[in-house]
Amino acid sequence: MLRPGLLAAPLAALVVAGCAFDRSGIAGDGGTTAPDADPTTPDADPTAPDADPTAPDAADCVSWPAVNVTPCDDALPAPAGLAIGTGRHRYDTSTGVLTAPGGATSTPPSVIMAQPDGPDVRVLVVTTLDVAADGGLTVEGEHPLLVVVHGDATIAGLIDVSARRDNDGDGLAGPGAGAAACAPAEVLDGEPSTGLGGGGGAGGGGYGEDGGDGGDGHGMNHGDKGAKGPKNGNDTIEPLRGGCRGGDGGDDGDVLGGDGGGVGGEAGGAIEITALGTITVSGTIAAGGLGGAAASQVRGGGGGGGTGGAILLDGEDVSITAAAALCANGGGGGEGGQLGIALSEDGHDATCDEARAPGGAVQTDGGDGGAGGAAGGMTRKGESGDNGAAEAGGGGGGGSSGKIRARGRGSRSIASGAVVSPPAAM
Ligand SMILES: [Ca+2]
Ligand SMILES: [Ca+2]
Repeated sequence: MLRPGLLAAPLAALVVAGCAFDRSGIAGDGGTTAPDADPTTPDADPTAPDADPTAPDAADCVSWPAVNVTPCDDALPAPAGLAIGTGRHRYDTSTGVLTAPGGATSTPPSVIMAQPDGPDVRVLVVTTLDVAADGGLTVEGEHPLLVVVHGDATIAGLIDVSARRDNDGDGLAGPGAGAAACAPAEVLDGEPSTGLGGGGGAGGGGYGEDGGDGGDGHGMNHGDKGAKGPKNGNDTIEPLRGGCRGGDGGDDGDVLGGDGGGVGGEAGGAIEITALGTITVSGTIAAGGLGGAAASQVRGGGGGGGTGGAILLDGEDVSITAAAALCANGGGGGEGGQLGIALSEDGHDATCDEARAPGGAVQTDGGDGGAGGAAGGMTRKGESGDNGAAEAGGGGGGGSSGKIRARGRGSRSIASGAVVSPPAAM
């Protein structure tokens, strides 16, 4: 979906380099900050034991006031370099396993960490992070991903924490999306028809802003709309978590057995990159939501769109170049069902630009889905779905945009040509 060309190259060039510094307290260096008198001279004895193993080793780890993590926390493993080369790599936050395009796996240093009032997060600890221009990293799994970088991070290619679809087209939430802080999905579901009217369209998910309401079904004993998901969380993205799912559309009143409401769209996941040094983005970081499905039976209600997720960049200096794209947009709502052979349209999945993902809108009477949230201002909200007509189902509401924060402790620059949707908080 996003710049597919850069994902097509088959070759992997993954480098997991050795540790650039040591938190275990090896003796020998006169001082880690002092320059070597002769840089080519090896350390006296890197295997020598500590003079005092109980002494703290804080001096070996240079910390910084990071968001959502303490960089020199004893619970974190020692870092290694991480370079994502050509082709699409996958990182699973549930297992901590990185899979290269050819299928080779590795396990970069990481740990699962609890967050106050948020989901457990996968913390990946690296000396430097580099994503090559023709490289891509798709992040999946249960937990949000927090990358602690004891140096600089350079993102020239793609990092994708969006919700995605499996081979059957079924939605999968982005990493760390759908946390308990989101409104219960039941609140957003469209009501089923209790007769021959249409089912209600579902509410779109809310996160960075409010989602869109669903549209009412039409006719006798129709189902009412599902309510929009509310804005929630905070602009600083503390704790780190992804977005919120759209509701499910209401059934047709079981004129046809089984559930004929459209399934809600899954939400984008969450990534934080916190660096001691500079974070430079000239590539793409995407955290998009999926569109809600169209009604699967005549008169069913459309599903609500999922919200965008969360992108948090926290560096001494943060530089977003004109070529960069940071996107956490919401998915569109699914269209309601109507009598006749025409199929309703699914809400569109979010794309990484400033355009709103359209709702499903191909039938006359089935209520159109609302657009997803994108860009700035009021368009961050999900758009409401339309009511059905002629006993048709209502459309699903669009999912709102998620959250983006770019925090430069020393400096922050965002070039005017860059795509940042929604706009980045400080
Ligand atoms: Ca049914
Ligand atoms: Ca329509």
